[in-house]
Amino acid sequence: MTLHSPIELSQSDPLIAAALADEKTRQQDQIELIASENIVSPGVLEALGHEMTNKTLEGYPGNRFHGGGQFVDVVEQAAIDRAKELFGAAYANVQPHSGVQANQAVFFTLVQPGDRILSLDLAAGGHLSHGAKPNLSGRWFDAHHYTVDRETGLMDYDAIEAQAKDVKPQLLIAGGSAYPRKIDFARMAEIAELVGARFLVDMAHYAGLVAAGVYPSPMSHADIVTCTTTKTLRGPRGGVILSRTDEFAKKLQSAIFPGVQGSLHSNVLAAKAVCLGEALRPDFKAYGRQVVANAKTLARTLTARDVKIVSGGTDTHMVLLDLSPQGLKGRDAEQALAAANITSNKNPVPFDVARPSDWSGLRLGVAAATTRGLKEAEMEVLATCIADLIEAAAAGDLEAAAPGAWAKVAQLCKDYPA
Ligand code: DSN
Repeated sequence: MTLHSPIELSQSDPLIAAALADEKTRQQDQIELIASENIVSPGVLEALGHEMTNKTLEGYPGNRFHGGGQFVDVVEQAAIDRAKELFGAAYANVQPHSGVQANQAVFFTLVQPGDRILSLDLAAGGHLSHGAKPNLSGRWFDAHHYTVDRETGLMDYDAIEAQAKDVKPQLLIAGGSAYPRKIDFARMAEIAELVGARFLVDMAHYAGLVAAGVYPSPMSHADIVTCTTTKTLRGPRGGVILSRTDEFAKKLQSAIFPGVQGSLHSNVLAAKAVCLGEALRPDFKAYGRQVVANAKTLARTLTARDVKIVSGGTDTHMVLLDLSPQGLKGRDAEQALAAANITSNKNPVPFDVARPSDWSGLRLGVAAATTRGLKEAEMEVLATCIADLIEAAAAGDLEAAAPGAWAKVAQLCKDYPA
């Protein structure tokens, strides 16, 4: 076949068409509380599905290895300019295919194999790509990890400083996947300077909140900042590298291409430009405020129902539950919530040494639910359902709570279409 058939996917590939349709229905019928997810705009979706995906290009705007790149140059330059404006950066690279690859390019730029890196422990909310043993970063570097205070669940900067003096890392990393509190980036930069380390902030989870002005910006403190455009930034899957100066620009450009990546994903660059443009609009600030207000309401309502929240609350979109007082595993809670069409993920809690199937935590995030329009009142309904489900699961009688919670969630989904 040389020409594509004009028939619809449902006829040419019913298996995939049905899975796509089912996924759309799933997203409509479930309240999504996975902290790394969101619901992108029609503009982002249009860009992702555009014929620009056909274009192969390497290099950077105005300096490509292939011809015909003039319109991709327009979108990539717009994405770069918007990222710089949004975060107050002097340098932006929007090509990383993911946050992990953005971090790899930073490693390529700042450290050598065998160097020491110091980052937040995975169980305390860190990220795999920050030196976890099974990840490439854990193989390539001598990775050390700081943790949080056992009592408060908060980062203990004096302890981190003492550890940094001991380890003498070449690279200090802040940020991760499950730390729900503000990070004192100024103090972390001081610690890095004290021990002669470079300082990387991975704000993947917080980027949208930083853009909205409701979470501290690391830009003036870190040597390099990475993020994803997914999660709170509400864009396509992909990464971004930022810096407050041009000091590392040349190295970072070649670290992404040809260092860790080949050709770029042209349509994704267009979608990144769209989401960054959306985040520059005033209504995104209101969205960010609502995200944090919703997460705080969720944490407060759950606490009132005796659900233990790691660190006692949240400053972000994320709430981390410790289910050990109920004797539940995160996996059991995840399944209990799923019985009422609430989607979440099991997670370690700080100092959790169990294997993933036995982790004691459940991570909840409200970025996607907030995009649907849920506010504080609806968060209280949701939190009550979650508390009921956890109590019922702990008593071994999920049936006692599941039908009632299911009905309330179904009503929320109806009232707030995805
Ligand atoms: N790091 C994973 C998470 O936070 O869920 C994927 O982004």
